[in-house]
Amino acid sequence: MADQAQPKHMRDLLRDMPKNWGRWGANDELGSINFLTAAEVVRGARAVRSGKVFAIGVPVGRKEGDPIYPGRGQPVKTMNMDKGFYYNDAGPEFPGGLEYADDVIFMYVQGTTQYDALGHVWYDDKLYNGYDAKTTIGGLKKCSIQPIAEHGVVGRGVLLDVARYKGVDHLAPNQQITLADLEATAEKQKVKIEKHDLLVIRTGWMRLFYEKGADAFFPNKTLAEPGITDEPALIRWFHEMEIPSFSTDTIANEQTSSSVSGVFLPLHGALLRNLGIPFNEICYLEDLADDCAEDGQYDFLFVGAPLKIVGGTGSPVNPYCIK
Ligand code: UVW
Repeated sequence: MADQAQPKHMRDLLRDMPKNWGRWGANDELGSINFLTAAEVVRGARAVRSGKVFAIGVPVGRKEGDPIYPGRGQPVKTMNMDKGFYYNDAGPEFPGGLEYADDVIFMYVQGTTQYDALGHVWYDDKLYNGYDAKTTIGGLKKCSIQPIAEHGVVGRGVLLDVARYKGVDHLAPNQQITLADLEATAEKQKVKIEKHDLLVIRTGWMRLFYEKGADAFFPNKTLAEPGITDEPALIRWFHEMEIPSFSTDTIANEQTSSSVSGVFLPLHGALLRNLGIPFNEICYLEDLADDCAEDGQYDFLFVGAPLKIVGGTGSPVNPYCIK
């Protein structure tokens, strides 16, 4: 355990860790999504057996509030046309009598289930592939979510239900998930993790939000999430397995404060910035997990379709896991 009072800078912490910069050329903005070729889509489609579809996005704009990073506001959704406007003679009249409802939503692109673009985070003034952090000013000119949205995130998905493996409803605040935990979970589930799989890691943490509320989910109004972290073997494994992207049922996809280094969200540096792995965060995995436990099938076709937000740091998404 490193000195928690003085965690290392990511520059030093990750100095000997792998990077995919330059691997797909100097102009690349897709990163590990490059691994998702047409052959990978076919491999994913082969996992479809029953046709059951699980939509793992969370509901957006609930009156009680949504699970969102504490520094971000809740979505604001208002009606700007509905039957009330017509009762007040403010609804447009169309020949034929058609009427309609319209609404507006104002929200953070990371304010629900989302993909982080590769330009969402950086350190040492460099984004993925070495692009200058200045390219983020006024909207991402490099590594926005748009190229990933054009490509799509489609392939073989594998659920790793770590909470069920450990026999708990949800992991504890800031509990580390190790590489050994991932491998033991896969072994218990009798599923083989293959190269280029889209990993879906369940901690049960999102269940806490919907069952016990925001105060349990954000102890002391802060993020204290369980998850994988900057364990060197785990970072190398993601690199060797050429994992294109991964999803979790937490806000940030990793242990909030690393048990290994004390650094805050180190995998945002090691995986997202250095390996070019976009994170799919804030997923709801309870229904998918229950079904996998019931039928013993933990692999599926994963379809993530972020929006083509021009210059966007990320995008809301509702991925489908099709069994
Ligand atoms: C940050 O913005 C730091 O985290 P996230 O990727 O969870 O949005």
